[in-house]
Amino acid sequence: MLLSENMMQVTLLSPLLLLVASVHGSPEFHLPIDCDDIYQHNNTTPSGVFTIYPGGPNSPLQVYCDMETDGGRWTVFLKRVDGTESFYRPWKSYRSGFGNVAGEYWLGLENIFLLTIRKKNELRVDMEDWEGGKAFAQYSSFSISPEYLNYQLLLGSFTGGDAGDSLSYHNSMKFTTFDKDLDMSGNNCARHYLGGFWYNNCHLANPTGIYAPHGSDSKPENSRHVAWKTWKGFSYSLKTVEMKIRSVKKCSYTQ
Ligand SMILES: [Ca+2]
Repeated sequence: MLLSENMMQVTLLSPLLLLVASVHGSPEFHLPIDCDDIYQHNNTTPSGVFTIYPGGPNSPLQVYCDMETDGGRWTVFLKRVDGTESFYRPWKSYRSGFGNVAGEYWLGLENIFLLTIRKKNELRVDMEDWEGGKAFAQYSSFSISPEYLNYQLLLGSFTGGDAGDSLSYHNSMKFTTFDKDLDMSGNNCARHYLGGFWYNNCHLANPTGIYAPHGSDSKPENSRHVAWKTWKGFSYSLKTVEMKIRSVKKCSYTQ
């Protein structure tokens, strides 16, 4: 019984493996830089985990692509969904990335930098509360500076979204982690708010903060949670948050 099941799996899998091999072996095959490239290659691609190459053909990178929200093509660089991953991490972790792309993860500042120098991108932040509510915030452009400029946030204007604008306050800030204080506070915001972010003095949004079910007894002035102030306030820990970028130029393959 077990043997025949295995044989069936192999039988089903073999044509798929051959197909994958032939696609990769094809000289026309295009290594995607981001989820936008994957979508342009096949606009029926569903959301999920894909391999992209923002650092070139020798640096494959796994990422979650949102192919549904507002037309899709989104490369997700931060995802919080269930609290399984610790986001209280040092500079080197935020630089290189951590977590599980099928669940919670941070794509890494170096990867985000590589993605945003290749194309002009817009930013969208999607979030959910614990009562079934959803909201988003969108920005006209998003890029970050290289590491020697401390991955400074270069954010365009707020272009809409019912979550309100909690991120413009962080524009032009350098990145801060508990072991590298580059924020505008006399203290270290990452140590106080238990994340890693483009902290100012200190935050209106803390998407890398502590994940906690709504209803915790956190005081607003002590908010260390996954907060987006202009939607649910400082003390509310969101159920999910995704930060994602996409090229503002469309349909490069059809031009
Ligand atoms: Ca400081």
